[in-house]
Amino acid sequence: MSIQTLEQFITEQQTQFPQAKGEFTRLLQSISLAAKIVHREVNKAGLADILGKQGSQNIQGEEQQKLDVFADYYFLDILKKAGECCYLASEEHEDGLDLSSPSHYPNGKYMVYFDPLDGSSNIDANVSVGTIFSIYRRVSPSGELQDEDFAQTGRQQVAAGYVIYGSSTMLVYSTGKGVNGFTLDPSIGEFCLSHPQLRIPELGKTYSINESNYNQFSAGIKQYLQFCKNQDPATQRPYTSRYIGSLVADFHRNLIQGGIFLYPETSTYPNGKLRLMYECNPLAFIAEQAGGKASTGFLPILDIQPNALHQRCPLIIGSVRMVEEVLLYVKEEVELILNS
Ligand code: AHM
Ligand code: MG
Repeated sequence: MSIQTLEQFITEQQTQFPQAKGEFTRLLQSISLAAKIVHREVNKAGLADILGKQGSQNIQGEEQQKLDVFADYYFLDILKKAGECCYLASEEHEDGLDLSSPSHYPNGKYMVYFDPLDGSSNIDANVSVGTIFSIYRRVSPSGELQDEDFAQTGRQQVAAGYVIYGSSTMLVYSTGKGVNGFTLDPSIGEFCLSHPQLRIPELGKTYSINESNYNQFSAGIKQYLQFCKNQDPATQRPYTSRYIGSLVADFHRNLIQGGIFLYPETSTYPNGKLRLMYECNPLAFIAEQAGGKASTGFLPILDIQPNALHQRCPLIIGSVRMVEEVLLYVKEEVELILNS
């Protein structure tokens, strides 16, 4: 059987850009290295003393798990040393790390936003968790970063992806030319191409939402949930409900099998719970590149103008026809806002 490693795949892709200096290749290699280290720790989590709470909170006021801190440390450390990045931002830190000063990497082209270990509150129960990353190229030429560098929308991502630490560990990413998935072969320590040119089915059977928040949802979302449960064999309804509570795992399942994930506005989270820069944007990029769709209900995720590192937004993401169904249900609410 012929295999193609992630490294070989990236090198092959980069031959299309003879002017490329290999920085992007090295950046992806760094992400892959950090992912392998996190994979190693996640997989021995039951044996080593790394399960459970760290005893501290992150910037969002959420309890940090030991593995959150570990993953954050390795991704930051490896990406920082690599020299390709002028800016790094993690869910776990209030401020991003600006490396654009002359003493760091003023010629570093890339800005990386990441959630080092999403869904980590599940880890003690052996539930799949993931790393999500989003990569931009700085738009200002060099030296100190400028406002315009931080104002880029998700559509300007040059690459995005995630690593899922599940029954196997997979790295899924896109550079804007489709989506490819690589499965880690632990025996050789390499991510190998296993899911070339992934496409999300136009229509799936699964809807994923934390339905315990039902009373906090808008009328449109409540009506959509009723639609999911109605009997209609022609449209494969009732849909099946699947919610892991680990975004990467819920998204990955829907990407492979077709489905929709929703985390809409609630009274607890009036702007949605998930974060734009390192959760919603990268997954929206992957979804669109795989033929799916991602919206807040109001506008495409990738068109949101960012205004803060940890800003939140509602997320409706997955199979194109399923996202469009939700948009029909929330249309009236959107029109009310637009006309008010
Ligand atoms: P985290 O970044 O603190 O891990 O939180 C994000 C997680 C997502 O993985 C998941 O989709 C969501 O929070 C679940 O939230 P809830 O428990 O409210 O359903
Ligand atoms: Mg997260």
